[in-house]
Amino acid sequence: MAVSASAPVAREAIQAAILSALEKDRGIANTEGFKVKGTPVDQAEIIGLLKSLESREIVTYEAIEDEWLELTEEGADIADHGSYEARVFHAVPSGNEPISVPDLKEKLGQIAQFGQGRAIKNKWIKKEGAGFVKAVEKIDDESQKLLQRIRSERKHSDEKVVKELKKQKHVTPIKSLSYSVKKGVKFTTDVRKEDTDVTEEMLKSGDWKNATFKKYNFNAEGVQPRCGSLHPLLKVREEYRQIFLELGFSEMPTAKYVESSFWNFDALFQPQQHPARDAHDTFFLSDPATSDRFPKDYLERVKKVHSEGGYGSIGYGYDWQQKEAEKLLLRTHTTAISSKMLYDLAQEYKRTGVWRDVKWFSIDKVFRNETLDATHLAEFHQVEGVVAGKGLTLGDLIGTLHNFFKKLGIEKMRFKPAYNPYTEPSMEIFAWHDGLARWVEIGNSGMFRPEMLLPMGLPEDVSVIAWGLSTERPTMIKTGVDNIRKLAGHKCDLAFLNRDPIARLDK
Ligand code: FB9
Repeated sequence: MAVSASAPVAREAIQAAILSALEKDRGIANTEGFKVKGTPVDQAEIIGLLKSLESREIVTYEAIEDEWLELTEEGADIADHGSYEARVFHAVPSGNEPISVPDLKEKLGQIAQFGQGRAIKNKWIKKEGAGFVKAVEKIDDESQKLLQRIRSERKHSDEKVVKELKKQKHVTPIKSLSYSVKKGVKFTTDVRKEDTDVTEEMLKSGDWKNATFKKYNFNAEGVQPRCGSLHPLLKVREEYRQIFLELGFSEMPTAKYVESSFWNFDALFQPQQHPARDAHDTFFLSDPATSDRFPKDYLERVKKVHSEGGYGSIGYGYDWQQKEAEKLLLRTHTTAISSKMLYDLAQEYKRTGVWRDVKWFSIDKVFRNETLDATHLAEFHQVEGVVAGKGLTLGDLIGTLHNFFKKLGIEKMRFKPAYNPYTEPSMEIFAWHDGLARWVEIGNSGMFRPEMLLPMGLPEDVSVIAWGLSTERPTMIKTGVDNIRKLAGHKCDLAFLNRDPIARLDK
């Protein structure tokens, strides 16, 4: 594709040159390298004109696509001066006196390092003591000949050879788009500028009677409207939301970032010494720092199950402190909401004596005092599913997970035993990712422990299965973003976010 190095040629001059060339000859066989008064013209300029002239049947044109191979700078150097392995061969003196590695490096610089491996592999040189000697009298530098042939023929029939040369960055594919142009049925060199609108001046002067109006091009793409766009994370959140709704789940009210340690940890049977409750992992509030607004009778049952056990559990055997439970924090998981919802459900059951199964979900921001890196910010969106019912088992959890992830196009899954303070058994969830050709961790899951459920007052035969994942990881995989800061935070590229296609998880 010819690109003008000097000032761009005016559109009218290009049009006149094209029409003049058509008038003289039968047509323009190829606009590649087309010049106006010696200045090369860009094909993008030409196609704009051709479309306009074709719409008025003044010309017809066809696209000519060409693709060829060009040597890179390194490829040209090898074509001119031989392959690195050939240069190593020639640098090794004939005879039995070996050349040392440092001497070879002094002669060839980095080329010695690049070429000696292949020179040995080709059996052109061989190790002799601490250095190298020639293993043959002369060589056939096929790499050099191959690149010389490609430079003259601009192609090679063997795709595998081309793929390897591209991988070595010795060749690069060049694509060009140009056009063949012929006279149209209404060819003329007297092309008058078309009007697009009837103006007041035209009406007053009567010029409208002789004006030529441009045809509407109903195939023209509309102008991209300046408007807002959903953030890719929110598009993925909406996709998860739709999946839960299709599966009959109801959304939990999670518009509550601040939680007490009681609902975020203690109600989940997470011991007060657990490292996750340390300020290194959790954001605690300083003002207000505490709240003691939780049900006192329930608090006593939680205290007892932590310190002494109960419900068949031996507990943790430590001196549980209310002041720890009162500490306010930014919730570290949406499971804090799930625990409050389950407590309320138990109170409803106590009040009515009627049990109802529930299927709940939540997708909202949670906060971890993490070390920030390319894949971790201090906050992420947790996706959580919770199902409470009579006699649910691990099999129900596995089946539910298959149903959920199948909606995301994932069928090849594996489960790995794991540990969570509030679920037993617990499982990490893995999915086979064809693109990455490996198992990818896609979430965590488990059955809430009796030490969590029974102090709430839930019936003994009710079990609760739950799982969680994030929106950031799939969004990063989907958008090919390797650094979370390109997706969230003050440094992300708004243009990237704005043009991001409808971020649909591959189904
Ligand atoms: O999202 C995660 N990975 C993931 C998810 C989806 C995906 O592609 C989509 C299917 C198309 C690809 C990857 N993970 C969970 C796994 C890992 O990325 C992990 O390294 C990061 N995890 C976060 C926590 O990190 C501190 C993701 C987040 C996470 C982990 C666990 C839970 C929630 C979020 C949970 C839970 C839970 C367990 C039991 C009961 C209730 C909730």
